Amino acid sequence: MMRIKYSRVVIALTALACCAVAAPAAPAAQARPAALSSLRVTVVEARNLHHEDGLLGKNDPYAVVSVGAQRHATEVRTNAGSRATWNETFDFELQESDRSMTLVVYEKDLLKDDLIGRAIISLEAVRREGTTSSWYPIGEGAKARGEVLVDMSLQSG
Ligand SMILES: [Ca+2]
Repeated sequence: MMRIKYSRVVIALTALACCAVAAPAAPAAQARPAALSSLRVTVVEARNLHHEDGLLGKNDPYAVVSVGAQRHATEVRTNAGSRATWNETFDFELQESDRSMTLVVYEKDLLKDDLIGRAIISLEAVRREGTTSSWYPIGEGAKARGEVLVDMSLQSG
């Protein structure tokens, strides 16, 4: 009987030692997975932008594009009004889990920039086609606020 009890204790201690050693390795398993591919985004131009710059001013628009925590902004087009041309290109590291890109157009102001409109752009088409070039409607809630032309291409790597 004593022998059996002793071996149970040994097994229990072995199990504890195993877990104690294994625990510190856990954070490594949560590390960000390697990028699947690179997404190249060109914010070409905008049209029909809703007026947000007070009574007399013209819109000074800029666009912000983001995928997950990655974020890029275009330059501000001072006094552009309802149309703006940027032709600015940004690269994002794309993960398997990334399903959409967020595009937001703001109106630059001295104190606080105003939202003109935003769009959630699905990445399904560019994943399927490899390259896309489309006008995307931007809105504020249900209100239409203009359209933005965006080119995208997937660079596998
Ligand atoms: Ca302004």
